[in-house]
Amino acid sequence: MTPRLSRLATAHGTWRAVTATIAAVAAVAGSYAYAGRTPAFVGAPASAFVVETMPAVIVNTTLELLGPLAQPASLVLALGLATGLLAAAILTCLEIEVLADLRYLGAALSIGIVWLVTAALTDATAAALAAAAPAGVVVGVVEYAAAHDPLSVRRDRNVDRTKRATLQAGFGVLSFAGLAAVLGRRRTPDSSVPFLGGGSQPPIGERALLERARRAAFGLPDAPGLVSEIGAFYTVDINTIDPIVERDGWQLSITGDVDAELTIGYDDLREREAEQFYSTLRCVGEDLNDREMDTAVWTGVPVADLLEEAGSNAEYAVARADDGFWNTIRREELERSYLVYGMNGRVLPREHGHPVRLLVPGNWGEVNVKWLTEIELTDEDVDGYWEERDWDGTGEVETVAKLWSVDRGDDGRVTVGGHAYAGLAGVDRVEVSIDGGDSWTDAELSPELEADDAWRQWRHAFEPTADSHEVVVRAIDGDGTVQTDEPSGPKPDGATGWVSRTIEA
Ligand SMILES: Nc1nc2c(c(=O)[nH]1)N[C@H]1C(S)=C(S)[C@@H](COP(=O)(O)O)O[C@H]1N2
Ligand SMILES: [Mo]
Repeated sequence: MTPRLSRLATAHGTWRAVTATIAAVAAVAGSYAYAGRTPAFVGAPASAFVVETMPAVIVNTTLELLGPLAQPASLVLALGLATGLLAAAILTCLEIEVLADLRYLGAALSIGIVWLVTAALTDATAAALAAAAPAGVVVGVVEYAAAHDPLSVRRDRNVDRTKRATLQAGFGVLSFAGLAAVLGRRRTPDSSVPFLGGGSQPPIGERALLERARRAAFGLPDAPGLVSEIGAFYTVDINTIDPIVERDGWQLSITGDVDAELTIGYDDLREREAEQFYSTLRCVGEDLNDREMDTAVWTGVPVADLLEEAGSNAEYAVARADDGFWNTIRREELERSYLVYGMNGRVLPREHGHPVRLLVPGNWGEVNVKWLTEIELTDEDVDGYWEERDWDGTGEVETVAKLWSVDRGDDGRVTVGGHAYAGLAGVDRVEVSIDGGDSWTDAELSPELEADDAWRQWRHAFEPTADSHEVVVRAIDGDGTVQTDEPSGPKPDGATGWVSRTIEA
Protein backbone atom coordinates (compact mmCIF):
# COMPACT_ATOMS: atom_id res chain seq x y z
CA MET A 1 0.00 0.00 0.00
CA THR A 2 1.43 3.37 -0.91
CA PRO A 3 1.50 5.90 1.91
CA ARG A 4 -0.68 8.92 1.38
CA LEU A 5 1.14 12.07 0.43
CA SER A 6 -1.16 14.41 2.24
CA ARG A 7 -1.33 14.13 6.01
CA LEU A 8 -4.33 16.43 5.98
CA ALA A 9 -6.10 13.69 4.13
CA THR A 10 -5.67 11.39 7.10
CA ALA A 11 -6.77 14.02 9.60
CA HIS A 12 -10.30 14.03 10.83
CA GLY A 13 -12.60 16.55 9.12
CA THR A 14 -13.10 18.45 12.38
CA TRP A 15 -9.38 19.11 12.58
CA ARG A 16 -9.35 20.44 9.07
CA ALA A 17 -12.09 22.84 10.10
CA VAL A 18 -10.04 23.91 13.12
CA THR A 19 -7.01 24.48 10.88
CA ALA A 20 -9.12 26.53 8.49
CA THR A 21 -10.46 28.66 11.34
CA ILE A 22 -7.01 29.31 12.75
CA ALA A 23 -5.76 30.24 9.29
CA ALA A 24 -8.72 32.60 8.90
CA VAL A 25 -7.91 34.27 12.21
CA ALA A 26 -4.34 34.69 10.96
CA ALA A 27 -5.70 36.27 7.77
CA VAL A 28 -7.86 38.78 9.65
CA ALA A 29 -4.96 39.56 12.02
CA GLY A 30 -2.56 40.03 9.09
CA SER A 31 -5.01 42.29 7.36
CA TYR A 32 -5.38 44.41 10.52
CA ALA A 33 -1.62 44.53 11.10
CA TYR A 34 -1.18 45.92 7.61
CA ALA A 35 -4.20 48.18 7.26
CA GLY A 36 -5.29 49.14 10.79
CA ARG A 37 -8.70 50.74 11.09
CA THR A 38 -8.89 51.70 7.44
CA PRO A 39 -11.18 50.56 4.61
CA ALA A 40 -8.40 48.22 3.38
CA PHE A 41 -8.90 46.09 6.52
CA VAL A 42 -11.11 43.07 5.77
CA GLY A 43 -13.14 43.88 8.93
CA ALA A 44 -14.28 47.18 7.39
CA PRO A 45 -16.62 45.85 4.68
CA ALA A 46 -17.82 43.16 7.10
CA SER A 47 -18.73 45.89 9.58
CA ALA A 48 -20.51 47.90 6.90
CA PHE A 49 -22.41 44.75 5.92
CA VAL A 50 -23.51 44.16 9.51
CA VAL A 51 -24.67 47.77 9.81
CA GLU A 52 -26.57 47.71 6.53
CA THR A 53 -28.31 44.38 6.87
CA MET A 54 -29.12 44.45 10.58
CA PRO A 55 -32.88 44.96 10.98
CA ALA A 56 -33.95 48.10 12.86
CA VAL A 57 -35.38 46.16 15.82
CA ILE A 58 -32.09 44.40 16.43
CA VAL A 59 -30.09 47.63 16.14
CA ASN A 60 -32.36 49.39 18.59
CA THR A 61 -32.54 46.52 21.07
CA THR A 62 -28.76 46.17 20.98
CA LEU A 63 -28.34 49.91 21.56
CA GLU A 64 -30.76 49.76 24.49
CA LEU A 65 -29.21 46.66 26.03
CA LEU A 66 -25.56 47.41 25.47
CA GLY A 67 -25.43 51.20 25.24
CA PRO A 68 -21.82 52.21 24.64
CA LEU A 69 -20.88 48.53 24.22
CA ALA A 70 -23.06 48.25 21.12
CA GLN A 71 -20.28 49.48 18.82
CA PRO A 72 -17.61 47.03 20.05
CA ALA A 73 -20.24 44.26 19.95
CA SER A 74 -21.03 45.00 16.32
CA LEU A 75 -17.30 45.03 15.51
CA VAL A 76 -16.88 41.63 17.17
CA LEU A 77 -19.81 40.35 15.12
CA ALA A 78 -18.26 41.79 11.94
CA LEU A 79 -14.88 40.21 12.69
CA GLY A 80 -16.60 36.90 13.40
CA LEU A 81 -18.35 37.16 10.07
CA ALA A 82 -15.14 37.92 8.16
CA THR A 83 -13.33 35.08 9.95
CA GLY A 84 -16.17 32.66 9.25
CA LEU A 85 -16.27 33.55 5.57
CA LEU A 86 -12.52 33.13 5.15
CA ALA A 87 -12.54 29.90 7.22
CA ALA A 88 -15.20 28.44 4.91
CA ALA A 89 -13.13 29.40 1.87
CA ILE A 90 -9.95 27.85 3.34
CA LEU A 91 -11.79 24.70 4.40
CA THR A 92 -12.94 24.28 0.82
CA CYS A 93 -9.28 24.38 -0.25
CA LEU A 94 -8.37 21.73 2.34
CA GLU A 95 -11.17 19.46 1.16
CA ILE A 96 -9.96 19.87 -2.41
CA GLU A 97 -6.48 18.85 -1.24
CA VAL A 98 -7.93 15.72 0.35
CA LEU A 99 -9.72 14.81 -2.86
CA ALA A 100 -6.65 15.48 -4.98
CA ASP A 101 -4.38 13.96 -2.31
CA LEU A 102 -1.67 16.42 -3.15
CA ARG A 103 0.36 17.79 -0.26
CA TYR A 104 0.59 21.61 0.03
CA LEU A 105 -2.18 22.08 -2.52
CA GLY A 106 -4.38 23.33 0.34
CA ALA A 107 -1.84 25.96 1.34
CA ALA A 108 -1.43 27.21 -2.20
CA LEU A 109 -5.15 27.35 -2.87
CA SER A 110 -5.73 29.08 0.48
CA ILE A 111 -3.37 31.89 -0.42
CA GLY A 112 -5.23 32.41 -3.67
CA ILE A 113 -8.75 32.25 -2.28
CA VAL A 114 -8.03 34.44 0.77
CA TRP A 115 -6.43 37.02 -1.48
CA LEU A 116 -9.37 36.90 -3.87
CA VAL A 117 -12.05 37.19 -1.19
CA THR A 118 -10.23 39.97 0.71
CA ALA A 119 -9.43 41.94 -2.44
CA ALA A 120 -13.01 41.63 -3.66
CA LEU A 121 -14.39 42.83 -0.32
CA THR A 122 -11.98 45.69 0.29
CA ASP A 123 -11.06 46.71 -3.23
CA ALA A 124 -7.44 46.85 -2.01
CA THR A 125 -5.45 44.27 -3.97
CA ALA A 126 -2.01 44.86 -2.45
CA ALA A 127 -3.30 45.00 1.13
CA ALA A 128 -5.14 41.70 0.54
CA LEU A 129 -1.75 39.96 0.40
CA ALA A 130 -1.36 40.77 4.10
CA ALA A 131 -4.37 38.53 4.73
CA ALA A 132 -3.45 35.82 2.21
CA ALA A 133 0.16 35.27 3.29
CA PRO A 134 -0.46 34.45 7.00
CA ALA A 135 -3.33 32.12 6.06
CA GLY A 136 -1.07 30.28 3.60
CA VAL A 137 1.72 30.06 6.19
CA VAL A 138 -0.61 28.56 8.80
CA VAL A 139 -1.95 25.90 6.45
CA GLY A 140 1.54 25.19 5.11
CA VAL A 141 3.06 24.87 8.57
CA VAL A 142 0.30 22.55 9.77
CA GLU A 143 0.79 20.37 6.70
CA TYR A 144 4.55 20.33 7.11
CA ALA A 145 4.40 19.60 10.82
CA ALA A 146 1.78 16.93 10.32
CA ALA A 147 3.97 15.22 7.73
CA HIS A 148 7.27 15.52 9.58
CA ASP A 149 6.19 15.78 13.17
CA PRO A 150 9.52 17.38 14.04
CA LEU A 151 8.73 17.93 17.70
CA SER A 152 8.02 14.34 18.47
CA VAL A 153 10.79 11.84 19.16
CA ARG A 154 8.31 9.13 19.80
CA ARG A 155 6.78 7.53 16.79
CA ASP A 156 3.58 6.94 18.58
CA ARG A 157 0.85 5.97 16.16
CA ASN A 158 -1.83 7.03 18.60
CA VAL A 159 -0.77 10.62 18.48
CA ASP A 160 -2.67 12.44 15.79
CA ARG A 161 0.04 14.58 14.27
CA THR A 162 -2.34 16.90 12.52
CA LYS A 163 -4.10 17.53 15.79
CA ARG A 164 -0.88 18.45 17.54
CA ALA A 165 0.33 20.61 14.67
CA THR A 166 -3.00 22.40 14.57
CA LEU A 167 -2.91 23.18 18.28
CA GLN A 168 0.63 24.50 17.95
CA ALA A 169 -0.42 26.67 15.03
CA GLY A 170 -3.33 27.91 17.11
CA PHE A 171 -1.00 29.18 19.83
CA GLY A 172 1.27 30.72 17.21
CA VAL A 173 -1.65 32.57 15.65
CA LEU A 174 -2.76 33.83 19.06
CA SER A 175 0.59 35.54 19.58
CA PHE A 176 0.48 36.80 16.00
CA ALA A 177 -2.96 38.31 16.65
CA GLY A 178 -1.56 40.10 19.69
CA LEU A 179 1.27 41.52 17.61
CA ALA A 180 -1.18 42.48 14.87
CA ALA A 181 -3.31 44.40 17.37
CA VAL A 182 -0.29 46.54 18.20
CA LEU A 183 0.85 46.94 14.58
CA GLY A 184 -2.66 47.75 13.39
CA ARG A 185 -3.07 50.50 15.94
CA ARG A 186 0.11 52.10 14.64
CA ARG A 187 -1.30 51.90 11.12
CA THR A 188 -4.57 53.54 12.14
CA PRO A 189 -4.46 57.14 10.96
CA ASP A 190 -3.46 59.59 13.63
CA SER A 191 -6.45 61.61 14.70
CA SER A 192 -4.31 64.48 15.90
CA VAL A 193 -4.81 67.00 13.14
CA PRO A 194 -2.90 70.07 12.02
CA PHE A 195 -4.08 73.59 12.62
CA LEU A 196 -6.06 75.26 9.84
CA GLY A 197 -3.62 77.15 7.67
CA GLY A 198 -0.63 75.24 9.13
CA GLY A 199 1.51 76.76 11.84
CA SER A 200 1.62 75.91 15.50
CA GLN A 201 -1.61 77.52 16.65
CA PRO A 202 -5.19 78.14 15.50
CA PRO A 203 -5.85 80.99 13.06
CA ILE A 204 -6.54 84.32 14.72
CA GLY A 205 -10.36 84.22 14.47
CA GLU A 206 -10.68 80.75 15.97
CA ARG A 207 -8.05 81.54 18.57
CA ALA A 208 -10.07 84.51 19.78
CA LEU A 209 -13.19 82.35 20.19
CA LEU A 210 -11.28 79.58 21.97
CA GLU A 211 -9.71 82.13 24.29
CA ARG A 212 -13.05 83.80 25.04
CA ALA A 213 -14.62 80.43 25.88
CA ARG A 214 -11.68 79.55 28.10
CA ARG A 215 -12.05 82.76 30.07
CA ALA A 216 -15.83 82.42 30.39
CA ALA A 217 -15.79 78.81 31.60
CA PHE A 218 -16.20 77.63 35.18
CA GLY A 219 -13.62 74.97 35.97
CA LEU A 220 -16.12 72.22 36.79
CA PRO A 221 -14.53 68.93 37.89
CA ASP A 222 -15.56 65.93 35.72
CA ALA A 223 -17.11 68.14 33.05
CA PRO A 224 -15.83 69.81 29.88
CA GLY A 225 -15.18 73.53 29.55
CA LEU A 226 -17.32 75.66 27.25
CA VAL A 227 -15.45 74.20 24.27
CA SER A 228 -14.86 70.44 24.33
CA GLU A 229 -11.42 69.04 23.55
CA ILE A 230 -11.37 67.25 20.18
CA GLY A 231 -10.27 63.97 21.77
CA ALA A 232 -13.09 64.15 24.32
CA PHE A 233 -15.83 65.29 21.90
CA TYR A 234 -18.39 62.48 21.63
CA THR A 235 -18.74 60.62 18.32
CA VAL A 236 -21.71 58.69 16.95
CA ASP A 237 -21.36 56.69 13.73
CA ILE A 238 -23.36 54.08 11.89
CA ASN A 239 -20.09 52.23 11.12
CA THR A 240 -17.38 51.10 13.50
CA ILE A 241 -14.72 52.07 10.99
CA ASP A 242 -14.89 55.64 9.76
CA PRO A 243 -14.37 56.29 6.06
CA ILE A 244 -11.20 57.99 4.91
CA VAL A 245 -12.11 60.75 2.49
CA GLU A 246 -9.12 62.56 1.05
CA ARG A 247 -9.36 66.30 0.55
CA ASP A 248 -8.05 66.05 -2.99
CA GLY A 249 -10.72 63.66 -4.16
CA TRP A 250 -13.55 65.26 -2.19
CA GLN A 251 -16.45 66.89 -4.00
CA LEU A 252 -19.80 68.19 -2.91
CA SER A 253 -22.62 68.20 -5.44
CA ILE A 254 -25.74 70.28 -5.05
CA THR A 255 -28.36 68.43 -7.08
CA GLY A 256 -32.08 67.82 -7.56
CA ASP A 257 -34.57 70.65 -7.88
CA VAL A 258 -32.05 73.36 -8.72
CA ASP A 259 -31.65 75.81 -11.60
CA ALA A 260 -28.05 74.77 -12.10
CA GLU A 261 -26.33 71.78 -10.48
CA LEU A 262 -23.20 72.76 -8.64
CA THR A 263 -20.07 70.80 -7.82
CA ILE A 264 -17.43 72.15 -5.53
CA GLY A 265 -14.03 70.78 -4.48
CA TYR A 266 -12.10 71.24 -1.26
CA ASP A 267 -9.83 74.02 -2.48
CA ASP A 268 -12.81 75.94 -3.94
CA LEU A 269 -14.50 75.71 -0.57
CA ARG A 270 -11.43 76.89 1.33
CA GLU A 271 -11.18 79.93 -0.92
CA ARG A 272 -14.67 81.10 -0.02
CA GLU A 273 -15.57 83.48 2.76
CA ALA A 274 -15.76 81.44 5.95
CA GLU A 275 -17.14 82.04 9.42
CA GLN A 276 -16.01 80.85 12.85
CA PHE A 277 -18.72 80.08 15.38
CA TYR A 278 -19.58 78.11 18.50
CA SER A 279 -22.18 75.40 18.09
CA THR A 280 -23.32 72.61 20.39
CA LEU A 281 -24.16 69.11 19.16
CA ARG A 282 -26.40 66.74 21.08
CA CYS A 283 -27.32 63.19 20.03
CA VAL A 284 -31.03 62.39 20.11
CA GLY A 285 -30.15 58.84 21.24
CA GLU A 286 -28.49 59.82 24.52
CA ASP A 287 -30.03 59.32 27.95
CA LEU A 288 -31.15 62.40 29.86
CA ASN A 289 -27.95 62.94 31.86
CA ASP A 290 -25.54 61.28 29.40
CA ARG A 291 -22.58 62.98 27.80
CA GLU A 292 -23.32 62.84 24.10
CA MET A 293 -23.44 66.61 24.04
CA ASP A 294 -20.43 68.78 23.23
CA THR A 295 -19.46 72.14 21.82
CA ALA A 296 -16.71 73.18 19.43
CA VAL A 297 -15.55 76.24 17.55
CA TRP A 298 -16.38 75.36 13.96
CA THR A 299 -15.03 76.92 10.76
CA GLY A 300 -17.13 76.78 7.62
CA VAL A 301 -18.87 78.37 4.68
CA PRO A 302 -22.57 79.30 4.92
CA VAL A 303 -24.62 76.94 2.74
CA ALA A 304 -26.90 79.87 1.85
CA ASP A 305 -24.14 81.31 -0.39
CA LEU A 306 -23.95 78.16 -2.51
CA LEU A 307 -27.69 77.65 -2.47
CA GLU A 308 -28.15 81.07 -3.99
CA GLU A 309 -25.77 80.13 -6.81
CA ALA A 310 -27.60 76.86 -7.48
CA GLY A 311 -31.04 78.49 -7.25
CA SER A 312 -33.90 76.43 -5.82
CA ASN A 313 -37.38 76.76 -4.34
CA ALA A 314 -37.51 73.20 -3.06
CA GLU A 315 -38.80 72.63 0.46
CA TYR A 316 -36.37 69.97 1.65
CA ALA A 317 -32.73 68.98 1.30
CA VAL A 318 -31.36 65.44 1.57
CA ALA A 319 -27.74 65.48 2.75
CA ARG A 320 -25.79 62.37 1.78
CA ALA A 321 -22.46 61.05 3.01
CA ASP A 322 -19.61 58.84 1.94
CA ASP A 323 -20.44 56.20 4.60
CA GLY A 324 -23.97 55.65 3.25
CA PHE A 325 -25.61 57.85 5.88
CA TRP A 326 -28.22 60.42 4.84
CA ASN A 327 -30.64 62.80 6.39
CA THR A 328 -33.37 65.25 5.38
CA ILE A 329 -33.72 68.78 6.70
CA ARG A 330 -36.08 71.58 5.83
CA ARG A 331 -34.91 74.31 3.53
CA GLU A 332 -34.89 77.02 6.21
CA GLU A 333 -32.64 74.76 8.28
CA LEU A 334 -30.34 74.31 5.31
CA GLU A 335 -30.20 78.07 4.89
CA ARG A 336 -28.73 78.53 8.36
CA SER A 337 -26.26 75.64 7.92
CA TYR A 338 -22.55 75.57 7.23
CA LEU A 339 -20.14 73.44 5.24
CA VAL A 340 -17.64 72.92 8.03
CA TYR A 341 -13.97 72.05 7.47
CA GLY A 342 -12.44 73.23 10.75
CA MET A 343 -12.88 72.26 14.40
CA ASN A 344 -11.30 74.19 17.28
CA GLY A 345 -8.93 75.87 14.82
CA ARG A 346 -7.76 72.55 13.39
CA VAL A 347 -8.49 70.70 10.18
CA LEU A 348 -11.76 68.77 10.71
CA PRO A 349 -10.65 65.35 12.09
CA ARG A 350 -11.56 62.08 10.42
CA GLU A 351 -13.95 60.97 13.18
CA HIS A 352 -15.89 64.22 12.91
CA GLY A 353 -16.33 64.05 9.13
CA HIS A 354 -13.09 64.99 7.39
CA PRO A 355 -12.83 66.82 5.08
CA VAL A 356 -16.28 68.47 5.20
CA ARG A 357 -19.42 68.02 7.28
CA LEU A 358 -22.75 69.77 7.45
CA LEU A 359 -23.46 71.78 10.56
CA VAL A 360 -27.06 72.72 11.27
CA PRO A 361 -27.34 74.95 14.35
CA GLY A 362 -30.23 74.13 16.68
CA ASN A 363 -31.16 70.66 15.44
CA TRP A 364 -30.32 67.24 16.84
CA GLY A 365 -26.83 65.85 16.21
CA GLU A 366 -27.85 63.40 13.50
CA VAL A 367 -28.57 66.10 10.90
CA ASN A 368 -24.95 67.26 11.05
CA VAL A 369 -23.94 64.89 8.26
CA LYS A 370 -20.23 64.00 8.29
CA TRP A 371 -18.15 63.10 5.19
CA LEU A 372 -20.72 65.08 3.22
CA THR A 373 -20.89 64.34 -0.52
CA GLU A 374 -24.24 65.56 -1.79
CA ILE A 375 -27.06 67.93 -1.00
CA GLU A 376 -30.16 67.11 -3.02
CA LEU A 377 -32.96 69.69 -3.10
CA THR A 378 -36.42 68.12 -3.28
CA ASP A 379 -40.06 68.74 -2.36
CA GLU A 380 -40.29 65.32 -0.74
CA ASP A 381 -39.64 64.77 2.98
CA VAL A 382 -37.48 61.66 2.49
CA ASP A 383 -36.92 59.48 5.60
CA GLY A 384 -33.30 59.62 6.79
CA TYR A 385 -31.12 56.70 7.89
CA TRP A 386 -32.38 56.84 11.49
CA GLU A 387 -35.94 57.77 10.51
CA GLU A 388 -36.07 54.51 8.54
CA ARG A 389 -35.19 52.90 11.87
CA ASP A 390 -38.06 54.53 13.71
CA TRP A 391 -36.27 57.56 15.16
CA ASP A 392 -37.51 61.10 14.81
CA GLY A 393 -34.39 63.13 15.49
CA THR A 394 -34.10 65.74 12.78
CA GLY A 395 -36.01 68.61 14.41
CA GLU A 396 -34.95 71.14 17.02
CA VAL A 397 -33.36 69.86 20.21
CA GLU A 398 -35.13 69.49 23.55
CA THR A 399 -33.94 71.80 26.31
CA VAL A 400 -31.77 70.07 28.90
CA ALA A 401 -29.73 70.93 32.00
CA LYS A 402 -27.16 68.25 32.90
CA LEU A 403 -25.83 67.55 36.37
CA TRP A 404 -22.31 66.34 35.59
CA SER A 405 -20.16 67.76 38.34
CA VAL A 406 -20.26 67.29 42.13
CA ASP A 407 -17.51 68.95 44.12
CA ARG A 408 -17.24 68.63 47.91
CA GLY A 409 -15.21 71.47 49.41
CA ASP A 410 -13.07 71.24 52.57
CA ASP A 411 -15.56 73.51 54.29
CA GLY A 412 -18.33 70.94 53.88
CA ARG A 413 -20.10 72.87 51.14
CA VAL A 414 -21.10 71.00 47.99
CA THR A 415 -20.93 72.57 44.53
CA VAL A 416 -23.05 70.94 41.84
CA GLY A 417 -22.79 71.98 38.21
CA GLY A 418 -23.04 71.06 34.57
CA HIS A 419 -24.10 72.29 31.17
CA ALA A 420 -27.45 73.49 29.86
CA TYR A 421 -28.49 73.61 26.21
CA ALA A 422 -31.68 74.88 24.57
CA GLY A 423 -30.79 75.07 20.87
CA LEU A 424 -31.62 78.27 19.01
CA ALA A 425 -33.64 79.73 21.87
CA GLY A 426 -30.56 79.87 24.07
CA VAL A 427 -30.35 79.27 27.82
CA ASP A 428 -31.68 82.15 29.89
CA ARG A 429 -31.67 80.68 33.40
CA VAL A 430 -30.99 77.43 35.21
CA GLU A 431 -32.81 76.63 38.44
CA VAL A 432 -31.66 74.16 41.08
CA SER A 433 -33.57 72.46 43.83
CA ILE A 434 -31.85 70.65 46.71
CA ASP A 435 -35.11 69.33 48.18
CA GLY A 436 -36.38 67.14 45.36
CA GLY A 437 -38.18 69.97 43.54
CA ASP A 438 -40.11 71.64 46.40
CA SER A 439 -38.16 74.90 46.26
CA TRP A 440 -35.96 76.39 43.53
CA THR A 441 -33.03 78.81 43.39
CA ASP A 442 -31.29 80.38 40.40
CA ALA A 443 -27.96 78.76 39.62
CA GLU A 444 -24.94 80.84 38.66
CA LEU A 445 -24.50 80.85 34.86
CA SER A 446 -21.39 81.21 32.71
CA PRO A 447 -21.51 84.31 30.46
CA GLU A 448 -23.44 83.66 27.28
CA LEU A 449 -21.21 82.94 24.29
CA GLU A 450 -22.15 84.89 21.21
CA ALA A 451 -23.65 82.13 19.06
CA ASP A 452 -26.79 80.82 17.33
CA ASP A 453 -26.82 77.81 19.60
CA ALA A 454 -24.30 77.21 22.34
CA TRP A 455 -24.66 75.67 25.76
CA ARG A 456 -23.90 77.44 29.03
CA GLN A 457 -22.44 76.13 32.26
CA TRP A 458 -24.28 76.43 35.54
CA ARG A 459 -23.17 75.85 39.11
CA HIS A 460 -24.66 76.05 42.56
CA ALA A 461 -23.00 75.72 45.97
CA PHE A 462 -24.97 74.71 49.04
CA GLU A 463 -24.50 73.82 52.68
CA PRO A 464 -25.85 70.29 53.24
CA THR A 465 -28.52 70.25 55.94
CA ALA A 466 -29.22 66.52 55.74
CA ASP A 467 -27.28 63.29 55.08
CA SER A 468 -28.38 63.38 51.48
CA HIS A 469 -30.07 65.83 49.16
CA GLU A 470 -32.19 65.14 46.11
CA VAL A 471 -30.78 67.72 43.69
CA VAL A 472 -32.96 68.54 40.67
CA VAL A 473 -32.04 70.92 37.87
CA ARG A 474 -34.01 72.54 35.02
CA ALA A 475 -33.26 75.13 32.36
CA ILE A 476 -35.38 78.03 31.14
CA ASP A 477 -34.80 78.97 27.52
CA GLY A 478 -34.56 82.40 25.89
CA ASP A 479 -38.31 82.44 25.22
CA GLY A 480 -39.04 81.88 28.92
CA THR A 481 -40.10 78.28 28.40
CA VAL A 482 -39.25 75.95 31.30
CA GLN A 483 -37.67 72.62 30.37
CA THR A 484 -40.46 70.04 30.39
CA ASP A 485 -40.65 67.77 33.45
CA GLU A 486 -42.49 65.10 31.43
CA PRO A 487 -40.10 62.15 31.56
CA SER A 488 -39.42 60.22 28.34
CA GLY A 489 -36.63 57.98 27.06
CA PRO A 490 -34.50 58.94 24.03
CA LYS A 491 -36.58 57.03 21.46
CA PRO A 492 -37.88 58.39 19.14
CA ASP A 493 -37.34 62.14 19.56
CA GLY A 494 -35.01 62.71 22.49
CA ALA A 495 -34.98 62.19 26.27
CA THR A 496 -36.98 64.69 28.34
CA GLY A 497 -37.60 65.39 32.01
CA TRP A 498 -35.52 66.98 34.77
CA VAL A 499 -32.18 65.53 35.79
CA SER A 500 -32.26 64.49 39.41
CA ARG A 501 -29.42 63.08 41.53
CA THR A 502 -29.16 62.03 45.15
CA ILE A 503 -26.09 63.76 46.57
CA GLU A 504 -24.61 62.55 49.86
CA ALA A 505 -23.31 65.30 52.11
N1 LIG B 1 -21.99 60.50 7.66
C1 LIG B 1 -22.44 60.43 8.91
N2 LIG B 1 -22.80 61.55 9.53
C2 LIG B 1 -23.26 61.51 10.80
C3 LIG B 1 -23.42 60.28 11.47
C4 LIG B 1 -23.03 59.10 10.79
O1 LIG B 1 -23.12 57.99 11.32
N3 LIG B 1 -22.56 59.21 9.51
N4 LIG B 1 -23.91 60.28 12.76
C5 LIG B 1 -24.76 61.40 13.13
C6 LIG B 1 -25.09 61.45 14.55
S1 LIG B 1 -26.27 60.35 15.07
C7 LIG B 1 -24.60 62.39 15.39
S2 LIG B 1 -25.19 62.55 16.98
C8 LIG B 1 -23.53 63.32 14.96
C9 LIG B 1 -22.34 63.19 15.86
O2 LIG B 1 -21.30 64.00 15.41
P1 LIG B 1 -19.86 63.77 16.00
O3 LIG B 1 -19.53 62.32 15.83
O4 LIG B 1 -18.94 64.68 15.27
O5 LIG B 1 -19.97 64.13 17.46
O6 LIG B 1 -23.11 63.05 13.63
C10 LIG B 1 -24.14 62.73 12.74
N5 LIG B 1 -23.59 62.67 11.41
MO1 LIG C 1 -26.99 61.11 17.14
